[in-house]
Amino acid sequence: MPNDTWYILGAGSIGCLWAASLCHKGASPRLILRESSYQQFARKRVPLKLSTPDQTALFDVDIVSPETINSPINRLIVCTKAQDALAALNSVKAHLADNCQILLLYNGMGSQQTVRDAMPTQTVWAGSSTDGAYLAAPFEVYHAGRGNTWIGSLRNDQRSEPGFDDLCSNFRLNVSQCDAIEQKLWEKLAINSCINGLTALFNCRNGELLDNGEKQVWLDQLIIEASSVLAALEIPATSLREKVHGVCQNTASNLSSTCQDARRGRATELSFIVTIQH
Ligand code: KPL
Repeated sequence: MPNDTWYILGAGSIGCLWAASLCHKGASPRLILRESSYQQFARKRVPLKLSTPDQTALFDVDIVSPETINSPINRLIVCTKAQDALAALNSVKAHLADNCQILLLYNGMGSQQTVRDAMPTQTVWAGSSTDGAYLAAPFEVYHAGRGNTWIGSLRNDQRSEPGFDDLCSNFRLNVSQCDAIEQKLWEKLAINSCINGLTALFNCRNGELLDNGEKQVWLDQLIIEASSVLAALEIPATSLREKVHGVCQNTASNLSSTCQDARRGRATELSFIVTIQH
């Protein structure tokens, strides 16, 4: 590939987690910020801190804005919120190569399909991830719980393309290719609909939902409701309870993205999680 630089749209917890993980692999990703945020930085190379319960690593990463991108984008990871994805993509559309590989890595259902339809010449992939991460400060990401990320094509005719093979090995995140990504997106939607709103409501970490008390009663009730929605939609999903409890355990010390947004008084992704947007 002539210019295989990874661009990442969105410098929230998942954008920073992926940028740091790509740096860890030896790549030099560029983080795309909104013009107003970008202007706040005098230096266009910023320190990016990645912490886990065991260690901390520091990388330097280039920041750019839609106005300062000076080469065609061949590989782009979109880590905005669901409701912001299309506008963010449109802000960089002029720089997207026709065969650009776009990976959509955010929660919810509906926005991915809207983006796919709006980008007919690019190759659009969706990702579904159970990694838990939060921002301790701008560009300081805490990887609180290791999960799995599945990446799959959103177009039937795209399956033979190479996609993201180089992220499936020798990478600090667990990434696999998936032939049935819509199924994974539904499963993740069900998981988020049980965990995210509740953690915001109780202002608690994911693991605190398993308290054998009031929170867990709510959680288990939501799991029953989400299971019946999946069944009514004929989405094959087994043992949702095990999966939701598993995510709460693996990401116990994480603040869900919705809880982080609620704490900062920002718009949450809930309308893309609890209702399906067409
Ligand atoms: O997707 C998440 C989120 O916070 O949005 C989980 C997997 C629940 C991790 O917190």
